[in-house]
Amino acid sequence: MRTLKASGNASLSTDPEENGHSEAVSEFSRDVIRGLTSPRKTLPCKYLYDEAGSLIFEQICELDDYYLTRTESEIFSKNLPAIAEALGRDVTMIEPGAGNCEKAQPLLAIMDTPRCYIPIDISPEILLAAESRIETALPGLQVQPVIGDFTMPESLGEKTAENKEVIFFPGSTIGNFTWEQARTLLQGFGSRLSAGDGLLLGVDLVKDSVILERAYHDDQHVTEAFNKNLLQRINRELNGDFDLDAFAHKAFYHPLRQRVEMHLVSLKSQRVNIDGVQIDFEEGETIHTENSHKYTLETLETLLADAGFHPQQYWTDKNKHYALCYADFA
Ligand code: AVJ
Repeated sequence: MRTLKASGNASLSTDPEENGHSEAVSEFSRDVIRGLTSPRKTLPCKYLYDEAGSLIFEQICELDDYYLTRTESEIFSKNLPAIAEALGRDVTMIEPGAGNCEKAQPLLAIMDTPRCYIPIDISPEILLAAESRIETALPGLQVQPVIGDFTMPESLGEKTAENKEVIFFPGSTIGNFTWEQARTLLQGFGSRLSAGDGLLLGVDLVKDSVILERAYHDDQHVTEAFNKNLLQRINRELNGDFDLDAFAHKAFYHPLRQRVEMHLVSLKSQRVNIDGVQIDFEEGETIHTENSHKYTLETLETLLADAGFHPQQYWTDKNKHYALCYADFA
């Protein structure tokens, strides 16, 4: 069995059963109980992305109503040479939450002699598969996968060489974070960087609320399945007894907070048991399961500046629905 570089000092086994499986379960359990016993019930959105959830998310990306993925990949394919040019030569690219590394590969292929690619993800299986795929497709490129949670600054590691580094953070993942959380995350990214390094960021832009709400409330009910999978996961992993039919999917745009909020609404007054803990719901009470923040070029620039980044270039689609931004670290 191979071991991979892990964030922190321990090296992680590639066998998930050896990776502190029970630790992960108890962290999940603790977060769930904490979220559901707080006055406004909430669950951390990162738990939406288990194996089942990640598969449903891939289906979301195929929906006509969900314009984000399609629009971002359109922007990429139209501007690949210009983006590669902005990144520069002899660059180390670091990708937090890289998953299957599908977005980085075409970029790495066209960049001027990229030196190293460091994908970071919590899933060793997906990372390892991507590593061998990229090494085959791009011989000569060093790939150094890191298994870790990219919200922990130590997962990014320390800069060890003098060459330019660029953090690659596409997919509107930043949207899952509140303003404060996003600033902290970007500052964490910055702690690895030095002056002249950069950030390539994908963000979803503020737009007509009808378009936004349709993207998160599709008429094929895929997003509903994605949201409810979280309850199923609790039932499965934490011995819960959520009745999935007694909750409804709700997604709405909050114009002041400039975000789409996803909730699960209790359709009746009910009691749920999780791991022996009783949770009471009133009719109409909701569990807040995800935020998806939308930016304008102005709010994005302010956020970036707060974390030490300065936008150099934007690429967007004809409807201005989505933007890729290249920012310098100073
Ligand atoms: C993966 C965070 C970009 O916020 O649009 C999609 C997640 N949630 N539909 C997003 C999501 C519901 C998605 N991100």
